[in-house]
Amino acid sequence: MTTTNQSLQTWVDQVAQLTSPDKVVWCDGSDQEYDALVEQMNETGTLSALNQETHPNCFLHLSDPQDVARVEHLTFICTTEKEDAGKNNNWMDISDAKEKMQGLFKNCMNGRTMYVIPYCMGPVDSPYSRCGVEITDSPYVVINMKIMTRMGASALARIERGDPFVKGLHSTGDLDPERRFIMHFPEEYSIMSFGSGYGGNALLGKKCHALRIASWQAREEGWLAEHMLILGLESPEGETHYIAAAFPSACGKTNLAMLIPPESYKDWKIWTLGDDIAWLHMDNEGQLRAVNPEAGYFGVVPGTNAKTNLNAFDMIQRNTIFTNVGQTADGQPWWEDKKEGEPAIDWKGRNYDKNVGPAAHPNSRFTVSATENKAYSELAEAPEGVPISAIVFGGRRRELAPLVYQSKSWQHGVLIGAGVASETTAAATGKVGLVRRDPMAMKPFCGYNFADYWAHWLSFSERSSKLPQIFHVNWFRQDADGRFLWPGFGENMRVLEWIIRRCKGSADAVETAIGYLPTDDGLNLDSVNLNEGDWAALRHVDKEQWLSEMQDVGEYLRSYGDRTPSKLLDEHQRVVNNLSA
Ligand code: GTP
Ligand code: SPV
Ligand code: MN
Repeated sequence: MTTTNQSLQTWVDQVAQLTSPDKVVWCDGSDQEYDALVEQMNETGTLSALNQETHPNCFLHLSDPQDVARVEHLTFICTTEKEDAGKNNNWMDISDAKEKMQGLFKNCMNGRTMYVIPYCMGPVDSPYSRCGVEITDSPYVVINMKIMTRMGASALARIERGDPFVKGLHSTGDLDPERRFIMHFPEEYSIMSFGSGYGGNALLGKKCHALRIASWQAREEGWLAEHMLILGLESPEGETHYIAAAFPSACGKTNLAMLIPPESYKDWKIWTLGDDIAWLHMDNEGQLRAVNPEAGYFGVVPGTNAKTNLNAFDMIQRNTIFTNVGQTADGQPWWEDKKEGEPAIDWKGRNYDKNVGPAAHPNSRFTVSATENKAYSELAEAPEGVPISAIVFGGRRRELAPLVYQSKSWQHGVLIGAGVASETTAAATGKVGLVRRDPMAMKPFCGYNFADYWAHWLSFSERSSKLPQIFHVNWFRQDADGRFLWPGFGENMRVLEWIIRRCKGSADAVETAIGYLPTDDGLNLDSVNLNEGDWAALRHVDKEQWLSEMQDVGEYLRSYGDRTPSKLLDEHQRVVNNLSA
């Protein structure tokens, strides 16, 4: 298969000339193609079959031990003006970056096959969807892209009808961390990634396209590309409300998106629309609508069990690619907190020894089609997306942030989003557990200056009076011994229900300087295991601590200089004044 799209053909020819692969394969996205690649990778050892009786069509990939997570320090936004990338991004001059990458890509596919992957982010028939083409020398990337996107013939057909597409060039190179760069050129909608085969570094449709390039494009076109899950909450009366929630990497999006309500909510139902990325558009009525650009989940494995996330646990028993988990003696996948089986082999393929390290890497992942999830909503395929009632920000904060609070206005909600901070996790290389500012959970993913991004968020209130309500949640409060105060997971249903009742105006709240909190009896806490002291702590707003937090937020906002919207600084001052009053 080649293409009638001249600019695509020209680019593919140029790349082939630069990288000199042994052959060029255009991917059609068929099951046969997937199966043949899996078989080939099993032969070369890139994949190994897991126990096919217990886990049919499940395979394991062990990545290079130096290539196990996103690399933020090697990720760049390359723009004409450095200020457009902002201090939230690493920046490199466009021609310097291209020269560097041309050098790395030169002849790098020698002896390898070059795969051309046309893909569509979002339902193929949606006006909100955007196409891309990834060129890669990694068959692992091909099979993951097949699960994660609408890949192959249907996407190519859309491109051939004239749809613009993002150009993504990827090679695993020699996996040398010294020769690894993830470069973005948002002004020309292109990406160049070299030297990593892992997740967000290599599956270019995901963070590189659907967040970094798309956030840039979204500002130009008046929409939002966000690091958000999308879920539907159906009441016993059959009324469904949709919520979009942004939490930083490995802070609970997949888990919340697949939540199974506890016993006291047994007539309620949560539907999953997406677990990582949402594209939000305003329709002609001023309603914000969300589509999930992805078609699968690239989810954190450790901690997934029948109690924490039964939907995910069930869906990864078949048709799943596992990356960097351990194995039992009979070839079943194993990870920390699986709560069944015993590890025999670790993620480096060695005999498991608990004194050496965990069986599964903390950032080990499953790749699985969204349709394997029992809670998958059919509306995830709807070209017009779903109407969003509430936007929720959250972070991993062992102190300070209450379980849930609601903003007083859109502007206040944008301040709350901009002020999000969270402990770092294993999803990116570097130290884990450090609290850092992660506005809207987009610190690693916003493809332009955060100050301009906040201004873009603020601008939505000029376009509609029907915007979603904005909330902040924190599932991760701990006591001095490191015990979580809130049981989390399925019990988060109680918070979601309060959020929806607030949107409908049917729940009381306590007004504080930081926003509206639930009253003492505001949440349904039927048969939840929570002592009174913990409940009080989860709703406590400590003025001194919050003043110091707000001082930090203020310094952070001002560190973006002249571009920081004055509206945001005014809002910040208003909260500080209220706290001091
Ligand atoms: P990315 O895919 O990296 O963007 O992450 P994510 O936000 O989808 O995170 P995920 O849902 O995979 O959760 C990551 C970790 O948080 C897992 O180890 C979970 O067990 C843990 N976690 C999720 N929800 C809760 C919760 O409500 N309470 C507690 N204590 N832990 C949670
Ligand atoms: C994240 O790190 O937020 C992820 C995993 O969802 S990755 O695809 O590697 O970005
Ligand atoms: Mn993510």
